[in-house]
Amino acid sequence: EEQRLLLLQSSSLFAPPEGVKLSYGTAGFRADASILKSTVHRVGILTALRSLKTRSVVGLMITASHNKVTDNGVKIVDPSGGMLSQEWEPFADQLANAETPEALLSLITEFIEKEKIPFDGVQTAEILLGRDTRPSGESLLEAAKQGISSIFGAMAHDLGILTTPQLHWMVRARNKSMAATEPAYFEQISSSFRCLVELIPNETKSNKMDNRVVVDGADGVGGEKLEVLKNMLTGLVIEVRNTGKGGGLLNDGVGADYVQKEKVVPRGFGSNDIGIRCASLDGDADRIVYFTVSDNSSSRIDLVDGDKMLSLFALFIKEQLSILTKEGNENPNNNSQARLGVVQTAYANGASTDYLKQLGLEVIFTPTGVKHLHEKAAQFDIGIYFEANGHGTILFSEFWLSWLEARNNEFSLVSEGSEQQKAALRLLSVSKLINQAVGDALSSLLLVEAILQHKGWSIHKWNKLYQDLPSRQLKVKVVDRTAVTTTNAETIAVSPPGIQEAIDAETAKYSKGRCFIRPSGTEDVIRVYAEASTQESANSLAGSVAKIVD
Ligand code: NG1
Ligand code: ZN
Repeated sequence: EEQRLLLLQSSSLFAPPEGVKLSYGTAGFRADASILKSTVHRVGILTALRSLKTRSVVGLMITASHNKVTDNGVKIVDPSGGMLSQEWEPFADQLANAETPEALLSLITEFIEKEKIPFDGVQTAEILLGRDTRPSGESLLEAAKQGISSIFGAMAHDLGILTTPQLHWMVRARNKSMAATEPAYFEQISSSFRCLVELIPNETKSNKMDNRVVVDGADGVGGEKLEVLKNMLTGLVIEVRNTGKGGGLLNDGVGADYVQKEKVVPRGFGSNDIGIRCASLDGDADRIVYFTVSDNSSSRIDLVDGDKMLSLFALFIKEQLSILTKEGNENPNNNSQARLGVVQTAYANGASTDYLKQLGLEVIFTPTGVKHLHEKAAQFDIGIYFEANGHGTILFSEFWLSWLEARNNEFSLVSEGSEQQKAALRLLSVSKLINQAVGDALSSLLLVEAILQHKGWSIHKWNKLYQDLPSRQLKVKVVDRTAVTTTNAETIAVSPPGIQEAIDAETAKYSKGRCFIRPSGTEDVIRVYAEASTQESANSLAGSVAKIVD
């Protein structure tokens, strides 16, 4: 009864905005920050319930990633460090849209019973809280705390300003009883980077490679954190621009989303940077793309996207695996081939898929949204996933990692310093460097840098792994985007009837044509993606399919 009163009292302070319906989309709730207080308060309550239910530490992150600075958002981090279980998403929607404190209370009561959430006053809940640099973050975080403290036995730890992947990493670490602080995070990724650099083969060490990279911090949290991390590294010079300290506005003409979609340089980059390796983070530092300033126009870029990062990582890991399992070595038990797989979405450039298949890799497709990719990647011994926009990571199974640890220990006894041991150590370092909870721009950055140094490659050499097929993305505003439904990892439209046939007929007119449509999960639009052998034909195919949709 006391619990009910507390919830009613707390909720009456956070009335929901009128006439707005919010939904827990691909990346939690997102909206203009001014209407989000009640939603965040309620997500605070839900996060406490999630912690009680899982009897583990969970997280709550306040961010709107690459969206404009006046937007904000909130999402829940599950005990594994991954996204909130999809089973709970509909309930999050109901909570956010309950009109009165009484309606809210009865929803919560029902849900507690249905989910058998231990509500005995004995079980406690613990929630780690983080936010990005948005000015609205502070008061929204306060609303989250009040939501959490309206559940008896729930405790919030405010970790202040963090990148999204840092919070995911810390939640995962806490539940594995590892140190879950920011210094521990920096220490782990900087020391595993150092290991990879120490293991660079002598042949490439002598290559005079450019060890400088210039990073656009999107005027957000990533730039700020990278300023700290860069001082913990040797053998790599990182220059950070758009750190947010110079008065620039978050995501405004800067950031990975802008760079990838517009294919132009971010603010603060130009003709002085021609030939230099550049990268761009998004507003909460879970995405990264590389680029170089194009030499015929100082505002255009050559983009090195998520697909190419995936390809570089896949190539490196495959090479290390083949050293590790080379035949004719002294150990007859060494026949354990790791299952290496890659996961992409339909937006992956077709040339990247061809390249990966030609490497002999298993390539799987899922619908858009990292929760789908992550789930599939987790089914391999080593699963690599990336969206073309630069969000992704490499997952190592616990089972395979312990096998690898054991191999490494054997090597230490019988063949210390052998090529095989080096390969084992490199793979172990990669598993520590790259965020196991979620895509992380900072760890992806360091892994790219380590691999380029390992191979003695410039960004141009990397970019030539394959040549992107010309592509074009369009969005079409429609009255009802739910009219379009898809199947086969979004590559085939099943409704409205007849539309797929029309798309097929159009696509057949182009050499290397590929085209699909899908409803966006974050905007009120239908997205059209087209690829073809020339830019003109990709544009024309996208244009005619957009007309079909309209
Ligand atoms: P939607 O709006 O569903 O296409 C976009 C991105 C996704 C993902 C989500 C979450 C594209 C084509 N889509 O989803 O990859 O990043 O936002 O932020 O880039
Ligand atoms: Zn992001």
